[in-house]
Amino acid sequence: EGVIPQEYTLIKMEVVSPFPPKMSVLEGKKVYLAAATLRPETMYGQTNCWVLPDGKYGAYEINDTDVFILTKRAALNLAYQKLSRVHEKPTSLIELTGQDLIGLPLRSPLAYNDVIYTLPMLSVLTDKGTGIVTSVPSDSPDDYMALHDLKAKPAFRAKYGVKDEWVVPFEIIPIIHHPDFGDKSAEKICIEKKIKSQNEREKLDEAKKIIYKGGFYEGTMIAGEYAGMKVQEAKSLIRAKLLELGQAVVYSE
Ligand code: A2H
Repeated sequence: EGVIPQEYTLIKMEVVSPFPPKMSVLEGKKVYLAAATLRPETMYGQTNCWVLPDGKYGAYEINDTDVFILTKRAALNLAYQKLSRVHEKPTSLIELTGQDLIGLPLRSPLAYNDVIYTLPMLSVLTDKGTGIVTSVPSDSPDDYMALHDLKAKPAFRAKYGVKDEWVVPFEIIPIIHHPDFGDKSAEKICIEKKIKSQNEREKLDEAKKIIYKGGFYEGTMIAGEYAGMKVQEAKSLIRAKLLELGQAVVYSE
């Protein structure tokens, strides 16, 4: 844990009913996978959601209607940030593993895809954010490689029970133009660096750094309501709108 708190935007990715048998006690409630992001302006390009297959998650009551699926650690932090039905006490309705969540259909704010699916990513950390990550393969090298692995390796899909139709139809959506990296900056950098899988941690960390050095703040939005605007300006406007519409909440840790 760092000394300086990190402020994330939690994107409320709504689980589409009917729920699978393991989650049937949640039927009738609004259930969300709550994904922690630092890049709310990229939500137009969501293609799926990531969970850690072996990760432990719970379905926590946030208020009288809403339930968030995330790690216990995040639920406790949220409870101290006034996001718990019971004051300062997280209440879990059911416990779930990441594997239980794989294949859940979601409706996510701003996403061009009507419905996206929950998929496995092995680099998801359960001691950071909520343990739920939304995937934007156009602009995140981690997301790009993890989706690439699932698309390229049928055996990897089979291992986690991932159906083809949760992965194959989902193309990279260009949302930001970078002066140095074009419209699919994550793909460009992963190809340049010859990154072969999501397991190449060092190379992926370098790729992330290079994208930042190239300055994502130099990027221009090419999707959504703020197309044409610099990312730097659009970011706070998009975040404010998500919060105002109740499609996201602020979370610090
Ligand atoms: B970002 P920082 Cl387009 N495990 O959102 C692994 N990764 C996690 C995580 C967890 N538990 N929780 C959040 N993250 C990811 C979008 C995005 C992100 C883009 C480009 C870069 C980027 C879409 N994925 O992050 O260590 C989330 O992915 C680059 C760092 O707290 C979150 O923002 O700085 C970011 O890592 C937070 O990472």
